[in-house]
Amino acid sequence: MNTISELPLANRHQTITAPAALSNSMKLRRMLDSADLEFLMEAHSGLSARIVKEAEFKGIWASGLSISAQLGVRDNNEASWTQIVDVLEFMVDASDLPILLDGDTGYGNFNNMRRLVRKLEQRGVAGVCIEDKQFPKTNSFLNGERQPLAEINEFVGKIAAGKDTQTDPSFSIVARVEALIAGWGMDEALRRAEAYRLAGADAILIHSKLSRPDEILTFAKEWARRSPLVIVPTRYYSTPTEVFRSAGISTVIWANHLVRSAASAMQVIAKEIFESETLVNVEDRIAPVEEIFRLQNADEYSAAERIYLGATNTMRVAVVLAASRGRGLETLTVDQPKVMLPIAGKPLLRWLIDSFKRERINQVTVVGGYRAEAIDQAGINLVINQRYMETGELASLECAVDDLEADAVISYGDLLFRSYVLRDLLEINADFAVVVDSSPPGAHSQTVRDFAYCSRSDDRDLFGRPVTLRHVDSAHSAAASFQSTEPLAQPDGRWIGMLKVSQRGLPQLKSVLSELKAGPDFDALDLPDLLNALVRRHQVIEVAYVHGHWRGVNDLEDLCRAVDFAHAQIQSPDRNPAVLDPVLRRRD
Ligand code: SPV
Ligand code: MG
Repeated sequence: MNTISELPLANRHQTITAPAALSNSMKLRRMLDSADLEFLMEAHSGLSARIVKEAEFKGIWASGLSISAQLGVRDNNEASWTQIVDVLEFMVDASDLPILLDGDTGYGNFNNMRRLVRKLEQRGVAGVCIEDKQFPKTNSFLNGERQPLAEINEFVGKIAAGKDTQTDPSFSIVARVEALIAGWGMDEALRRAEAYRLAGADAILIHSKLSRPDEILTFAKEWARRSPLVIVPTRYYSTPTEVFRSAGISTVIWANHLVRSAASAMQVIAKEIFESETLVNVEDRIAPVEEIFRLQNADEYSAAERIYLGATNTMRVAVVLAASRGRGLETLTVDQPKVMLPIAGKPLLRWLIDSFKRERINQVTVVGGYRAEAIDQAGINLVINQRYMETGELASLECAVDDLEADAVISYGDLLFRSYVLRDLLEINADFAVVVDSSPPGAHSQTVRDFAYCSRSDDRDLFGRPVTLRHVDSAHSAAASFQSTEPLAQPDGRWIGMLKVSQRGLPQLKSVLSELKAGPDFDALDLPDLLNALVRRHQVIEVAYVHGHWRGVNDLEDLCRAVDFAHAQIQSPDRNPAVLDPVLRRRD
């Protein structure tokens, strides 16, 4: 073996000159070299590393005990060194703090140490501490005196190998002396520390398992600041920190206190939930889910999504009005609202939700009222209009207004439609758009409502020429009261109950809604009243004409037609909207 003096010296005892922005390795080195007492806090995962940073520690001790414990294995090198390095990568990313790895023995001989240093540098770890025991090691507090120490020259070679391998001159190698733990005495501890210092160690970690700091203080006195001294007062924890300061200690490591606090908290909560079989007693004592999202930096993801996913992938939301029992359907809606009536094997509402999901409308808010507890569909956010008995559709919409925060579809809850109907509506490049059925009134329903008057009737040859909405009849506002310079002749069709609003149009929609809300008759208003108010404000609402291919359910007869329609959908799902199902074509 080469003697130490023959090994390259390039990376040993280099003077660090500070550039404008300090790297993490420089920061750690400055902490070690600083005249002030510094502190490293243990972390063992990305989350705990983030918590250490938020607690304002300047650096992290990546504890071997804690990392192995969180992996559920012993502190005996049961986790491989590459598994440790993988955990470190998460810690670096989550905290961006200087990290000193507790590198045990360097996971082998000098050669393993060389590879370790290379990999740590590549992953942005600021330094490593190696201890003069033999691989595989055991935690110092478990039969420490029975553990064999490394042969001094072998450990010196390992330090030198690490120093010669590092390419970043600021990367720190801390040599940990286990002589006191193993019962070899103070002289041996000092002898080893000096050899390690001469081999290039940037600091000495002197470890003790006594409950008093006596041997550490004696060592520090004898050491006389020959190089930075690091301590781990896990056992002599009651020593006032001032004692360390006046002993000239460089850095104190709080070595395992986050994994231990996490373990106690998890034990209490797990037991309590098991015994009480409920979450109600623990919810207020644990971090809210939102706090976890914050620690994961979820907001940054949302912001990046807006930048990088682009318009085609932007979020879409839907609000479905489902508060009513359904007039004419009372016998079927004793214990469920109209939207939960089964149609060809699934509730009417499920058809609608599934249509939305297919068009990447992933946030669906359903406003329930009558028998809202029966609305038990997965993948929705249910809000309740408590005053559904005495209010109309706009009061229900108002209950969900906070969920309107992206391109949105506002829809009746009792709609079935061919998939192209929604897709075409979403593709209209306007802030407001509605679907109007131009087939003859009464063609699919006894209950006629929502007659729509448009800028042009459906001549089926409207390529590229936009049609706009002028008025929709509602129970509240009869066609006669519609303010227009032209007399209203025949309606151009029926609004099917679906409105698209772009994110850009939402402020306008919300402002009209709150204007209407301030009026005396708000409780009586329905969605057509909102459309008409928008038109009065000169808001352009584009019309997508369809000719049938949808069903609304307003009475028993509608329900039967809807069942037929749904069955036809199942038999002939319209994958290609250009090829219309002949059965439907005949019906429509
Ligand atoms: C660790 O944190 O893994 C250490 C310090 O090595 S101690 O457990 O106190 O030995
Ligand atoms: Mg350790």
